[in-house]
Amino acid sequence: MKHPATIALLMSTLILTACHKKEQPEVTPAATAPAPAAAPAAAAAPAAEQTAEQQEMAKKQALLDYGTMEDKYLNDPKGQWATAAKASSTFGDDNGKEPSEVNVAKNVVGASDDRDWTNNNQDKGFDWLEVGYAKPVNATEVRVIIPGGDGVEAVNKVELQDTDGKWNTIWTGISEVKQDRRGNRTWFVRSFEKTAYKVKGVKITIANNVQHGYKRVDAVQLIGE
Ligand SMILES: [Ca+2]
Repeated sequence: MKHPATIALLMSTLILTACHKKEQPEVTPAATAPAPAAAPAAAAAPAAEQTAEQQEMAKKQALLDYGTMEDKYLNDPKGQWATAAKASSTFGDDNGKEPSEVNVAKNVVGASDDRDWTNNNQDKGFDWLEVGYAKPVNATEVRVIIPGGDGVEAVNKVELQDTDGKWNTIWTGISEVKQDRRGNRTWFVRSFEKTAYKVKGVKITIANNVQHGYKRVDAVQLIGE
């Protein structure tokens, strides 16, 4: 049996370790953040029943499925990319400083290009990103490309703007979308019944406290005709 003092010391070390972990920041500023580590994709069948070769094939199948999904989205003939963008905050825009070009909202304009908007709040309040489109359409879907899934769980509202400038909420709630570990981009996709009005703008609202860390968006695609 261990000496009681040794046990007490062990326990206090454990508690200290647990506390220390909690205090560590979850995310470093996106400006310098490396791409998230690629986690193995979840295999379709229980891993214990598969041979190593089968597991490897299942992993490759998941990667292929992601590639197929993304290719379909990126080349969707009914999809268009934003031509204008603005946001409620930009990483580094406090203290009277001009934010770096690598974080500004205009990085959301155009097709996915791995240049992103980064917000300036990890857990405080709400932020929004508003994008405009050249051709107003009767819309059926909005797709938001979120690098590394940074903030995908915190998306809280999607609004569509008609050609008169009126905003319509098409979804609000708690995002059920989680980081897609099969690829570097997580697609937040929201489908809805085709709008009777033509859509010229999309606004995404993020509840920062729902998923701590800086939020990033690469591009926003509007689907319709
Ligand atoms: Ca971009």
